[in-house]
Amino acid sequence: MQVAPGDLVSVLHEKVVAIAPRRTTLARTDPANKHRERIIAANLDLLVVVASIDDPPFRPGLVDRYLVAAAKGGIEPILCINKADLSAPEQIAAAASRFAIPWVRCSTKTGDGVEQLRQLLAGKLAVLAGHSGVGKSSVLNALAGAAIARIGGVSEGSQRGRHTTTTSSLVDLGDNGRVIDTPGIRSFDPGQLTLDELRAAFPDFNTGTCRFADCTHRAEPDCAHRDESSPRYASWMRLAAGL
Ligand SMILES: Nc1nc2c(ncn2[C@@H]2O[C@H](COP(=O)(O)OP(=O)(O)O)[C@@H](O)[C@H]2O)c(=O)[nH]1
Ligand SMILES: [Mg+2]
Ligand SMILES: [Zn+2]
Repeated sequence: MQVAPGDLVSVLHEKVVAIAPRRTTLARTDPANKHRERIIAANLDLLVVVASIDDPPFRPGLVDRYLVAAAKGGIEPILCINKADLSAPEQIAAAASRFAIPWVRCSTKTGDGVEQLRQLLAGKLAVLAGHSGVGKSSVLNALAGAAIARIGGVSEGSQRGRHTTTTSSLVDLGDNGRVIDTPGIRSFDPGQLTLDELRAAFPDFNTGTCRFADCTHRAEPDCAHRDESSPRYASWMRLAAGL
């Protein structure tokens, strides 16, 4: 029995004897074994995909794959563009607006956007996910402010230690919600997709204005969504290619 952060468990004699049915899950394919699914976290309300524009460079394909995983697992996604102090606002808006989900701009260096993020997370169980180095742990510290120092303090040292582990950790921010920080990753594979799962991740592509009601927006005539110049359409095609 594999317990994931966010699980509700029964403990008997210091052993986990049962895991409650999971309301939602964030899962990925095990990079070491393609046939195995790993549950990153359970019972999440919110998936916060953290990204940066520069350093590390923005990777729209990675965001797409997280959004598919969110749709598959029943989790509401938002996008947090961190390191806003390093990029022009127009550049950030252009990168974020292609995903058709709520997004916030934030900088843990200037504090910009941290309060907005805090309000979005209030009362929820959220996970911070994204490419290594985008600032997930920094965002968690910014959200925690004084609260985390009260529960023992997270030093630079232990933060660094956490990166080297393969597990995630859950931090309780009281009224501001509970947040799971995940280790840095370089790739994320949400696993084999079905067309229905892909459709769930692209509600804006389900408008029913194509000639065929079941249009897959790939090669059908009179498709309302095919637009070779649109980054959003490029996202669709990249994921649809794996069906
Ligand atoms: N300029 C800038 N650097 C940041 C910001 N947030 C985090 N960093 C830096 O980015 C690096 C990686 O941050 P970290 O939180 O460890 O990223 P993680 O791997 O996603 O957890 C560190 O050197 C941070 O100081 C930010 O808002 N602006
Ligand atoms: Mg980290
Ligand atoms: Zn279509």
